[in-house]
Amino acid sequence: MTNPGLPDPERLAARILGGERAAVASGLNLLDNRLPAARDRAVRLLACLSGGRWLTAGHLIGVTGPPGAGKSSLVSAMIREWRLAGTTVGVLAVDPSSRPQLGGGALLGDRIRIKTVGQDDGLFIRSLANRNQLGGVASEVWPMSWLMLACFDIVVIETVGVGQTEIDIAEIGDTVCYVAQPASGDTIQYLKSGIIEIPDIFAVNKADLGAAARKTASEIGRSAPRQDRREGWDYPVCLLSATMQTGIKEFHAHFDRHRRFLVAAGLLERQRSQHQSAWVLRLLKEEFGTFGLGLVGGRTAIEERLGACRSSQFEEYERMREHILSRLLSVNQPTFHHDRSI
Ligand SMILES: Nc1nc2c(ncn2[C@@H]2O[C@H](COP(=O)(O)OP(=O)(O)O)[C@@H](O)[C@H]2O)c(=O)[nH]1
Ligand SMILES: [Mg+2]
Repeated sequence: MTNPGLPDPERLAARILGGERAAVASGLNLLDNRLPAARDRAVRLLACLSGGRWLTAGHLIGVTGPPGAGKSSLVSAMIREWRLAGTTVGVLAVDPSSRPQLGGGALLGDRIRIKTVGQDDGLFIRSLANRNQLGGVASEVWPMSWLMLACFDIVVIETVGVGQTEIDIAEIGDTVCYVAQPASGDTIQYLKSGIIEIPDIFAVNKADLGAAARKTASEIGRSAPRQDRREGWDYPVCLLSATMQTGIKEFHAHFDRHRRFLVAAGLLERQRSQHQSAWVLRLLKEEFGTFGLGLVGGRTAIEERLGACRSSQFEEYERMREHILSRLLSVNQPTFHHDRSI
């Protein structure tokens, strides 16, 4: 079947790996396309992109927190630091609050006061303004973040925290950062909920507000210790101001430190592999339902298969998807014959 409108996955993958921005944009569009022909190619693209570096390269960072806390402002400040160091950055802004301003990604771009942002090849921002589903992060965000990881040193996903979002983002990111709004009910709710267990780094932005910010920072610092607290990681709470540019360098350094911690503890690969399994399962379930999962042995068998696969789970995903599709076709066939014979 020829689809002149759809890119060839092999060729596109090569261009993405070469860091070509137009190819990244076209790859993201392909992952976002729900047509069956596009889905086939999207899965093929992911499989092509996944080489040996897949599980170890780059740094996937999730930034979450209530609307207005200053997530976009902080991400912009961080981007400045990364770009000054020559580190390439891709951003997926899943932030509905960005939408009314200047259309889509303009808000975040606007906040980045790097004069060259328009022509900076080392920075790519994609706004997915309305993808913060009520029940969590939309499923296309995960493959999109992986595609970006194939060609940028750092990939940041900004999402607005609504409970399930945090849980989802923890299943995407290597490092999760929660940005708190000083003296806000959202933060108090957050501290009371189990979600406080998730972030690796806490940021209390708007330190320029003074006592309110300091109080929130100390509340977070005193909050219940995590059940699964990782030995060797200190869960830093940073008091900083994106507007006044205070505390940014220290904040920035924690991300690199956390990645180094994950690598040293052997957690980076393990975590990514677990994340991949969870999302592959989610994508298969979304596309084919429980019945579809049953056609490749059911959830537990799939998990085992994904856990055992040495190379890329996307290739395994592609194989399972093809298998389900062919089984669905053969399940349907007798009905077709029957229909024809009527
Ligand atoms: N006082 C103060 N305001 C800030 C600071 N950082 C961001 N803001 C403001 O907070 C508002 C929300 O910022 P934004 O980055 O869009 O928040 P997001 O919704 O979490 O992405 C904007 O009006 C910012 O100008 C800060 O450090 N201090
Ligand atoms: Mg924002």
